[in-house]
Amino acid sequence: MKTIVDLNGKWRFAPTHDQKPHNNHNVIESNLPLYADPRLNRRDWEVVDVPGVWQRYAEKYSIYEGVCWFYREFTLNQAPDAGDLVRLCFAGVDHRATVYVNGRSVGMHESPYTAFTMDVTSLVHEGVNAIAVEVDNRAHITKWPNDWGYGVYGGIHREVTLQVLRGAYLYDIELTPTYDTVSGVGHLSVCGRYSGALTEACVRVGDTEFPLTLSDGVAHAEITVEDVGPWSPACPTLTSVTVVADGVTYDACRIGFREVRCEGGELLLNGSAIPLHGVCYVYDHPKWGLVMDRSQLVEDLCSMKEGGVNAIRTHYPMSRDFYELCDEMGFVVWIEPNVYCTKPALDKTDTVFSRPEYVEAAVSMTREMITDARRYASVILYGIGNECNVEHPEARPFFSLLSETVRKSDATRLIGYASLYGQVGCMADLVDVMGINSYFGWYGTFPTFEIEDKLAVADGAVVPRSVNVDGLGELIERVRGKVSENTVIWLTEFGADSVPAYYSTACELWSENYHAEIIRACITKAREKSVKGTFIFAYTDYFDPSKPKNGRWKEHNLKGMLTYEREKRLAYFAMSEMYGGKARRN
Ligand code: ADA
Repeated sequence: MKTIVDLNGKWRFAPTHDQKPHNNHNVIESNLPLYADPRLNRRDWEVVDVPGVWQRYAEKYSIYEGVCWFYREFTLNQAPDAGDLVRLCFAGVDHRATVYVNGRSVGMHESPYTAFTMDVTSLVHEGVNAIAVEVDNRAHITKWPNDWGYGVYGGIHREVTLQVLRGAYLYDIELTPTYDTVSGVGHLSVCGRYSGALTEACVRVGDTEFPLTLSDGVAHAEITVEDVGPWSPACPTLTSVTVVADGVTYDACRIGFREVRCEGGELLLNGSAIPLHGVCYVYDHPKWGLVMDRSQLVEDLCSMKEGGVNAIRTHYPMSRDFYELCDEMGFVVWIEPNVYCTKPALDKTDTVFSRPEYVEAAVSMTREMITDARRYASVILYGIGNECNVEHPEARPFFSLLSETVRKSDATRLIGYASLYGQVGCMADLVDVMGINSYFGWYGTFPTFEIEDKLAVADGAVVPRSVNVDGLGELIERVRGKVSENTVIWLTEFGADSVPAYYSTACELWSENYHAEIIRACITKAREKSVKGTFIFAYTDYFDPSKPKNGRWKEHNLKGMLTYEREKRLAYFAMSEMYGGKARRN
């Protein structure tokens, strides 16, 4: 039997590095951190919403980087019996979470964008139970990423539930769909675990029922699904899948079947080459921050559709809601763990690539990312890094391990890497897709850290500034020379920043006009060079502390097709024209 207790909603909240009691009444003697103790008087703690990020709880937390505590209680009608399993399920805590139940330590987790569960069976009892979570987002304490190119939020930003499994039950069900283009059938691999004496378990795919074998705690089936059309962005067909054991439903979802492979340097989806009209999506929102509000996701994905987008690259693992919507609406998705822009100096050893705690964290983030995403047809590729120093001698073993981890966990998808200006380094034979991140026509055209606050005003007859991205063509050729002929090459980042609503007929730098021209020029150049996948950076503006506070950036990345507030820029309409979308500027 399975019961899910919803633990979202109101939690008590207190920011602190300092856990000294406020007054004498709060003195509690034990080794337990004071704020984890259920007996503590929390009358002065704030009441906040979970999921949430503290940067949005109040203005005073908007740039707070530190430690915060979250606390709530829940009631269990019955204590667990022998063989029962009670687990706390967190869908995402940014950055490091240390969890306590009823004043006892449960464990620590550090991967800000992936789900994790913690076994609390021996710690809960009948009646009222207490959960305390210490959340730490200090850059010098936490591991990945070690170089901030997007705002690192803090908080329990995705759902929290308690899973109570009693008697005989199924759990940890993994569904992996594929499609065989030659025979025209779908395939579903079902793998889970069970406990107790289950009499029967099955998977219903559409109207057909398939038995699950139950042996040594493993529930398993390899299913061939006839009469199912392949999933694609143009035709995102989904079929209902339900996993049932002894009359109880343990999983219910809709699944798409499709085949992804590479041949001759092309991505083949269901056997056919498909051009990818992509964007990079660094989700962020003035109201929600990192919390992936479903209605906001829908709004963003709808405007992408209208702008002709059919592919999305994300800088970190996304929420299940996001993958589900991409399945339904027809987007292919590249996801990657936040192995991001690591630039260890060449002459140093013992870098993040070799330190066991970093390596272990990267591997477990990658595994957790795959666990979350594997059932979704939309996810076609797992990235293993973004703009890292892949020339470093310690990079090769590190990335070989990540690539092997992906292949072992889920061999039905592709592996990709987003290189900094085509720096292929040790990655050439580790990936199926080599991405190129480059900003021709942008960085290098102005002195990055000395920007005046004034925007140029163009009067009278003006000669429009010309956009030159010739270097991009040469770079693509160079990368082609470094990888095998089967490796797919995509542009995984390109673009420019623009100040919202700064228009310039002279196409001045920082104007929306210049931004739009860069988008047109880079896509045109990629097509001239037979590159079939282009991912514009980025879909929306977002908080980016790596951008200096100057007259333009103000700590926000301004490369969005949409502004932070979701206003469409000229670049959005240029994208729509280039990608064959419906959106046109009135
Ligand atoms: C890098 C990085 C992005 C973003 C971008 C930029 O390529 O991958 O996250 O920071 O640069 O805007 O310069």
